[in-house]
Amino acid sequence: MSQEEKKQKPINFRDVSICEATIQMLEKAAKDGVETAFTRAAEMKPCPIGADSACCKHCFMGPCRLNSKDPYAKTGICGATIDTIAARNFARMVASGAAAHTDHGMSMLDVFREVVNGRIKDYQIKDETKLRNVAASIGIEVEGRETMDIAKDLYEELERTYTQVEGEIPFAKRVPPKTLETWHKLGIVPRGAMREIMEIMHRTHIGVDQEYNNIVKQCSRTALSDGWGGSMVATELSDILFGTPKPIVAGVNMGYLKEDEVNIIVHGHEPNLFESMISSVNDPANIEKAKAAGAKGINLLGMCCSGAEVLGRHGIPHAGNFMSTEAVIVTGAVDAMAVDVQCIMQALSKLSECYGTRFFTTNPRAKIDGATHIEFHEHTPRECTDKIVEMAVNRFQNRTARIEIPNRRDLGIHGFSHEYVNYMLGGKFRGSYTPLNENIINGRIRGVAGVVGCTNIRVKHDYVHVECVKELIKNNVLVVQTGCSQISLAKAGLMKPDAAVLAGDGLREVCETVGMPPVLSLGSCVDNSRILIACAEMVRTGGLGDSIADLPVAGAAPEYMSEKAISIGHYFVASGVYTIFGVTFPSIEGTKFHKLLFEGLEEQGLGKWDFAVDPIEMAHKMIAHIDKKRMALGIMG
Ligand code: XCC
Repeated sequence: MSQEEKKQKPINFRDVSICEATIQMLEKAAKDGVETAFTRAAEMKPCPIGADSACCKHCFMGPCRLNSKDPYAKTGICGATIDTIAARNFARMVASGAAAHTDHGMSMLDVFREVVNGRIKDYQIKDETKLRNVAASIGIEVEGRETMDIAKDLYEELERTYTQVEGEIPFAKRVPPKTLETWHKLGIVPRGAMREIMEIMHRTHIGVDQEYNNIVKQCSRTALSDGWGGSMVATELSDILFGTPKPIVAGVNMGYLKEDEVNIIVHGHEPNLFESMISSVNDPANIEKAKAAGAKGINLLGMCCSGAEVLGRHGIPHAGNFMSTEAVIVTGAVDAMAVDVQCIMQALSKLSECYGTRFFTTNPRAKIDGATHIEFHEHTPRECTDKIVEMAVNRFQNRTARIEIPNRRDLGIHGFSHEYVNYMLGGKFRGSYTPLNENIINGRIRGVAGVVGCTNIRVKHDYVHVECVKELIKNNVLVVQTGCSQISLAKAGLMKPDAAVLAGDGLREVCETVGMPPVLSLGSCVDNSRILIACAEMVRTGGLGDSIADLPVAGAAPEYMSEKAISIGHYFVASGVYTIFGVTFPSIEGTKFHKLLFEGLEEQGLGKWDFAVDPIEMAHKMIAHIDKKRMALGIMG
């Protein structure tokens, strides 16, 4: 087949996604003659050298490519070996991912400070109990004190997560003592996120750290400053400011767009933009404007992690995950899309233009060519979101695009915070993880798996998540989820209590007794910190070993695509969790660096990395690890 014929071969969209709404919209896009990531991916094969992380471009003597059969046959011009090159590349991914989460956490900290000192009036402290609990967990005196006094102290403490140059980040106090002891022994307790990220960037410069073990040590320290630092600050402060999620019935999929209403989508990551948009769309004056324009009302939906946060926190419908962000524009029904930071494809700008959707950037960190920038300021948040509503109403009035809304709506239960898991499974032990641990010890629940992360064009969209999770619950593994992955499973109907019929007998019994689904939706990607806390609680409750590394738990990111996922994966590994990724892994099997990640770290008392593309194989690797831990705990039977 000639190159030209290959190019023209139409894509069967059923081969690239299992999401019916996305498939329908990709077909529409093809008819409309517009390109999407799915068509671009067919034209652009990934670079195999880059995929193996065997390319170094840290200086301008290169780029150097170590693409021989034997990765040790060559070195870079400076003599850097494959281990140094792959470790340095990996370290920079961790640094970038950790920076994204910690900067997000920093924005929440900024809002919190301004709320506490009274300069921000549009947000308040919504969950005082959580404020007190978080403060107490890091040693702040709470008894008999005013909320605002505690909040001031909490701000001061949490700021250290970022700026501290010596010592340990505040949430290190929440780490189980045995796990912390391992970190002390290895010298990987984070000091402050800024320092750790800066140090990675320094150490990976040409001619600095050229010993892969030492580089990986700094990867661990930096990744931990994300998981137990920036991400945890983001989650805890968002709960304090906007409310801790409790289970709520909410809808996912594009069928929640409404042809006769003004449709606004918020896509990105930071909840402050979304919270202000909620306030704007509920303002009677704005609703009146929409009605005057002929709309029945204003319909607000989320996407990606912004959407995942408010799905569980407020029950606002979610239009789709990362690989559906273009498809949703193709409906023609989106009047405005407002974005802030992370996972926003540049292509959305041009695509929005094709369909007449108004596309807005709002964060000074993230402007996009062709987008209208309306800057969001947390002191006057409504100025930005009211303006976007106004522009959306205007677009509604002047709609020209043909509208086609896929008729898919999936209801499920979302919003399982770690606090709620505690409460839900509590029974007579309400307020403790005892029943969860007991069910694990008696074998009804084999273990717990966190299945999280992105969707990625390089594998069949949603498919790997869904099949992996189904296999896990069938084998009595309780699944907790965050990010785009939970949207895949919500669309597959697994977040309903009646999905318990798909679970093995033991897990099914627990789910039916409690009335919970076998797959629990925990929120956005920074909310992976909820899983860390749940792990710490399981250790503290007792009966399952002394450290996180002893627990019969596992993690997976079956369709990951972002550097943030690498940072998340590595903080789980450094916390003691077996973590398996799909798609591709940035190292060459058999190299010393690869062996360190896949075997050596576990020997040091941490978790380990693993890799599989096939969802069933992935699930069984996780189950094998869970069984290994059960065996070690003497609870196999
Ligand atoms: Fe982004 Fe957070 Fe990945 Fe989804 S899961 S593609 S990082 S939106 Ni977080």
